[in-house]
Amino acid sequence: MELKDKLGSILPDWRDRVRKLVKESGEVKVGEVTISQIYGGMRDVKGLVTDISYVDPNEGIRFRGYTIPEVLEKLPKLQGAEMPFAGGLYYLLLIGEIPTREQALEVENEWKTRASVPQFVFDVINAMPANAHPMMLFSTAILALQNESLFTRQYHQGMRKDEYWVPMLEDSLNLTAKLPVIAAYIYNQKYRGGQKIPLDPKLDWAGNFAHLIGNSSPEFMDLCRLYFILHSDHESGNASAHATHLAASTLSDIYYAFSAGVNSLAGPLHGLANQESIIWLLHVHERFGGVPSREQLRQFAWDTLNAGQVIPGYGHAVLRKPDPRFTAQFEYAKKVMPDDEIFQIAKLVYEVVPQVLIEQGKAKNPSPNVDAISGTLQYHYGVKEFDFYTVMFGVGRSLGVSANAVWARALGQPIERPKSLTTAMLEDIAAKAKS
Ligand code: NMX
Ligand code: MLT
Repeated sequence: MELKDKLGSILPDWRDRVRKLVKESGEVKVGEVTISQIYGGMRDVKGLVTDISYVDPNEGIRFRGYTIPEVLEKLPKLQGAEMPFAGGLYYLLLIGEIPTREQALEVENEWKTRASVPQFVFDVINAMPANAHPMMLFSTAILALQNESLFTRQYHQGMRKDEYWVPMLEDSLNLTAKLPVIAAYIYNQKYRGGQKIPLDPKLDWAGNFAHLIGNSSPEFMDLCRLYFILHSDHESGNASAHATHLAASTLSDIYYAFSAGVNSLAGPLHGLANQESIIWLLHVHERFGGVPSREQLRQFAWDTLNAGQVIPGYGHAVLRKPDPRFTAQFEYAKKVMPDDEIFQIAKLVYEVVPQVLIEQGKAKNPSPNVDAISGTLQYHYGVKEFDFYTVMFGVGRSLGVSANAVWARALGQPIERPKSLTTAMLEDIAAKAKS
């Protein structure tokens, strides 16, 4: 596999670079930690490293140095498609270079040969209650695949540490290959009477997901490509990436680790916010029988805040400007569905809610994040089952976190274990600082 050879060829230089940095500058301070940060979810504490993506508070995400518009423009596309296919993004995240069409297609072809899901995974899904949340089914299915892990098998057979990345890459390709099939199976079981549609070998990874859920218009396939690319990575401190990394740092395999990541994505402050956001927009629609006036929406937002709830899709732990992932989808919606009523509401929310959050004076960032708009597009294209939206986020997120997991093995990153203190110790430190 060219992908593996290429990775193998760039690793020695990366290992030397990191070894040199730690050896020569290991004692250089990068930051300090305050008591507020310790109690405040470690916001802005710099304690992780990844070269795969970086989130600038004002500019937003760059994947391997490329902005979203650059990624969408430069990655290879299938003939007739407006959006790049995801295999090119996986290559970019893993290798750090924009792939040629052939290199990107190699990933897509690897995924095709690895897409078959063992029957026991479907049996596990089928054994769950009909009202089980799709995220629980998704996480359980990923965990059920664990006995397929090559990393775990080879580890127990005895393997050199500098070779860990090889079975990790195999596991990452196997996992990512199967996720659209698993996600589509969950969707079809829950909402489409168990319809079974075979994979189309002519389609790409994202296009096949659209096809498998029976929604195979070229427009929806492009939306899936855009959606999976945008959700793939958001540096390493976000909860799902961090949970995956933490679990994998114990040398547990990608199935255990990504299931942990998906469990963290399922929370309403993280990935589940896309479900919460469309629910909020639909409430607005229902309450006002369509698009409300500015004043009505303003009051609705205040009612949410006064009830002690958050406005889903707004605010961010790192970003301090509108999320470029929001902007990319917003611009897309403006082009393809300007008259959609839910989009009209989402647009009005974008105009009204930031000012409400500023007036409330709590949120550090009053701007929209990725989740403020993603569901509106899905809803328009017929995926109206909004408790499924976070599963799609998870399918996309697997690309970034599994590429990170391969690199963590390749660079021999150790088990993660920060230090905790007691409140009494912090009081003591505070008292000493004041005296
Ligand atoms: N609506 C109402 N209050 C908010 C919002 C919001 N959208 N965003 C932040 N706040 C509040 C927050 O709850 C906190 O209140 P308190 O002091 O009472 O605890 C205060 O403002 C300060 O929070 P921040 O420091 O601005 O935000 P933090 O970094 O703690 O949290 C989020 C970031 C994203 C969890 C937060 O903005 C939020 O809850 N947003 C709504 C949920 C959401 O959209 N999550 C998705 C994030 C993106 N993703 O996909 O993961
Ligand atoms: C993400 O994509 O992971 C979210 O925007 C949350 C984050 O970055 O903290």
